[in-house]
Amino acid sequence: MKNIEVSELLNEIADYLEFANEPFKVRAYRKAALVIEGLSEDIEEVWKENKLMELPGVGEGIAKKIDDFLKSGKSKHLEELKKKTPVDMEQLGKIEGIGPKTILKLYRELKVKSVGDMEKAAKQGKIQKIRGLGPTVEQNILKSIEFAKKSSERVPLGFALSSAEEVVRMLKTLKEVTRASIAGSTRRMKETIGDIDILATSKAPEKVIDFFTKIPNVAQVLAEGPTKSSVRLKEGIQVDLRVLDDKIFGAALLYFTGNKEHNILLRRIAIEKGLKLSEYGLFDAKTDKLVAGRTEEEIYKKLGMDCIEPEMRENEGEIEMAQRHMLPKLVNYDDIKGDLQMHTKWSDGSNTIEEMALAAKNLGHGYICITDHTGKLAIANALDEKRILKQRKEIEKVNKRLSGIKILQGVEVNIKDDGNLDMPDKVLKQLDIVVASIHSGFKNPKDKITKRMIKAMENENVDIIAHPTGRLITKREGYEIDLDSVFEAAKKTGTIMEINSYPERLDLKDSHARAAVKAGVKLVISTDAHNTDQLHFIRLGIGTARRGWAEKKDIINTRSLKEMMRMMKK
Ligand code: DGT
Ligand code: CA
Ligand code: CA
Ligand code: ZN
Repeated sequence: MKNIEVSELLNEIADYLEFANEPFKVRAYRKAALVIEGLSEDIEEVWKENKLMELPGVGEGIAKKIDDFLKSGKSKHLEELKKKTPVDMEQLGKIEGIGPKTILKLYRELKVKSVGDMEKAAKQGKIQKIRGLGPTVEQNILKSIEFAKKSSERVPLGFALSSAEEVVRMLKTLKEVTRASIAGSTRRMKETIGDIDILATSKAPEKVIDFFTKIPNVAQVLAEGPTKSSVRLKEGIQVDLRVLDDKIFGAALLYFTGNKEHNILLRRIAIEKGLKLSEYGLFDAKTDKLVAGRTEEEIYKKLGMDCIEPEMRENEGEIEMAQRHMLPKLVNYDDIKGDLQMHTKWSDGSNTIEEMALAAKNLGHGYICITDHTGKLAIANALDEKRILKQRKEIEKVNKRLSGIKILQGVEVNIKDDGNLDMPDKVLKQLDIVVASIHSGFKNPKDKITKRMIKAMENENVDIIAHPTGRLITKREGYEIDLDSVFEAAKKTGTIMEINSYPERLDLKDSHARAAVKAGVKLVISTDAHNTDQLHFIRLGIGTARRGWAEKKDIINTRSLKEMMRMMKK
C-alpha cells in the first residue's frame, strides 16, 4: 500500500503551495491527503482501475500528480516547486512549531532561507520584532533548533525494538541460520536508535542475505553484498545485517554491540596482554592464533574481567568495575512483579479495570495499581472525589472476581503551581498508593519547579513521583529541575522516584536513574499504560534501569505485594 506515501506527497506539495501563497490549492491538497490517508482500499488499486477522480477531493490536477508519482516513484510537480522555492523547506519544516506560513514570513522580512539563517536571525533578536512572532516564538525557535540538532533522525527505542526483534525472529526461521541477535544501540537499550544492527551466523551467507532483503517489511534495499546488507524498513528505520561464521559470533557481537568507546578500551587492554581484539576474534598478537571468539563471556574472561551486560557498555566506568569483579548485579527483565502506574476508562485510558488486570496477570504480574488522573486537568474525564469512591467499589468487585492478581487503587494527582495537590489529603489518605506528577507550568524557573516537587514529596500521602523530569524524547526537553535536591528530598521523605516506561518518556532516564541509585533513592518501574498493549512497555523501563546500573533491591516493584506496600509512606 502506498497510501501513506501518496498522502505525504500531497501534504508536501501543499507546504510549498503555502509558501507560494496559494491558499485555495493548499486546502485542496490537504483535503485530498487526508482522504487518501484514511482510505481503506489500496490507492494503487484505485489508480489501476482508473478511479482516482472518484475519490472525494481528488480532481483532475491532483489525480495527475498521483498518477505521475505512482508511475515513476517521483513527482515532477514537487521537483519543480522545490526548484522555484528559494528556501530550504524540508529542513526548516523540521523545526518544531514552524510551519510554511512562518517560513514565508521569515523569508519576506529577513531573507531567511535555511536553518542556519534562521538561527542567526533569532540570535540577533530579529525574529521577535516581526509582527505576529514576538520574543516567545524567537526563544522557542532557538530551543527547537538546538533540540533538532541533537536528536536528528533518531528513533525512540520503543519503536525500533519490536521491529528489530521481528527481523531476528524471521531470520531464525531460516534453516541456514545458526544464531542471530540484535547488536548495536538497540541491544544496549539506548533511549534512541540511529539504525538497527543485526548479526546472524550461517554457512550459507548468500541465502541469508537474499532472505533478509525480501522480508515483507523491507521497503528499500540500500546495499547488498555477499555477507552484509542494509535495508530500510517500511517504518523508515535502517537495518544493517552482517552474516558471519559461528565460531566468531561472540567477537562480532561484542564489536557490533559497542559502544565504540567501550570497544576501544577493550582493544587497548587486549594489547597490554599481548593479544589482539577485532570483530573477527581475540588473537595472540605473536602467533595470530584465535584465543577466543565464540562467546562474549570467554572474550571478557580472557581479557581478565567479568562479562559486562550490554546495557552497561558505555565506557562509564564499567570496565574498571569488571576488572575488579565489582559489577552490580543488574535488575533482570523477569524480576518485575507488578506495575504501579496505569490508566483505565475511568479517565483517559481505553480499557476497563478488569481488562487491565487480566492483561497484567498474563504478563506475569502479581499486582497492579490503577492510577487514573484526578482534578481539573485538561485531561478528559479526570476523577473527582465522588468517582474515586465509586471506582473503589468497582475495584473491590473485580478483586473478588479475579484470582492471581491483586488490584490496588491509586491516583495520579497533579502538583499544582504552588506545590499543592489537586485532590484534598482526606481523599488521598484513603488510597493504597498516590502518584504525583507535574503536568503544568513547564516553563517555570528551575528553582520554582524544584520547590513545587519537593513540597509535594513532603506530603505524607505522596508515595511516588511520576515521570520526574517531564521530558518527551525527540519532542521536548523536560522542565528544568534540580534533581540532586529532589533525590535528597526523596531519601529524606521516603518518596519513590518513577522510571516511566512509556517509549517517549523513559523518565527518569538512564543517567538520572544512576544518580538516584547512587543517592540511595528507591525506584519504581511503571508503564503508565493507557491500554492493555502498553503494559508491554515495562521492558523499556527495565532496560533504562539497567542502563542506570540499578539492582533488584533498588526497585520496589521487584518485591512481593506485602513487602512493596511496606515501602509506601503510610
Ligand atoms: P546508533 O546506531 O547511532 O544508535 O548507535 P550504534 O552504537 O548502534 O552505532 P553503529 O550502528 O554506528 O555501530 C554499531 C556498533 O559497531 C557500534 O556500537 C560499535 C561498532 N562500531 C562501529 N563503528 C566503529 C568504529 O569505528 N570503531 C569501533 N571500535 N567500533 C565501531
Ligand atoms: Ca546502530
Ligand atoms: Ca549500524
Ligand atoms: Zn498520565
